Amino acid sequence: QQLQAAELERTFIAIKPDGVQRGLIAEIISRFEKKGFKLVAIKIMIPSKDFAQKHYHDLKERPFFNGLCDFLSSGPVVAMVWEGEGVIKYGRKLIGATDPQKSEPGTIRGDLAVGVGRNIIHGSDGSETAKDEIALWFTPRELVSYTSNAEKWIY
Ligand code: RTP
Repeated sequence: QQLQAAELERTFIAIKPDGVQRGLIAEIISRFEKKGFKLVAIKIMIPSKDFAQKHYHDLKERPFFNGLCDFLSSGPVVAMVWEGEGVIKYGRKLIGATDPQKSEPGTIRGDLAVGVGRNIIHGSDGSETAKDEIALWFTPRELVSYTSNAEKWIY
C-alpha cells in the first residue's frame, strides 16, 4: 500500500562540527539515503552560541551544557531534515547510543566515533522535539516536498 508524502514523518538530523571536520558528511548522508529515507532540507552553517543554547535548551541544567553549546557553535554544522516512515525512531537507531563506547558496531557512532563529547551527529528524540528542532533550524520554504522515483519501490 502506497503512503502519501503527507503521512510520512520528518526528523531533524545535524552533523556536528567534529563530523564535518573529519570529512564524514557523505558517509553519514549515505547511510540515511541508502536506508530509503528522503532528504527534504539541507544547509551548512556555523550556529551562534545563543542558537546552540536554544537547540539544547532541554539540557540547560546539565553540567556539560555550556561546553556542549560552545562545541556546537565552534564550527560548521550540516543541518538536515529527513523524511520517511518511522524516520524519527529508526534515525536514532542508525545513529546509535549517545556514548560511542556503548553504540553498537554498524551504527554511525559505533563505527565512526569514540567519545561522548565528540559523537559527530544529532538526531531528534521524538515527534515533539523533531517538530521544534525543524522549526528552529529551517523556515517552511526551505523544506522541499517532492516525490522520488524510488518511493514506489520502498513503500
Ligand atoms: P543528541 O541529542 O545529540 O542526538 O544526543 P542524545 O539525545 O543521544 O543525547 P543527550 O542526552 O540529548 O545529549 C546531547 C549531547 O550532549 C553531549 N553529552 N555530553 N557526559 C557528557 O559529557 C555528555 N553527555 C551528553 C553529547 O554530545 C550528546 O549527543
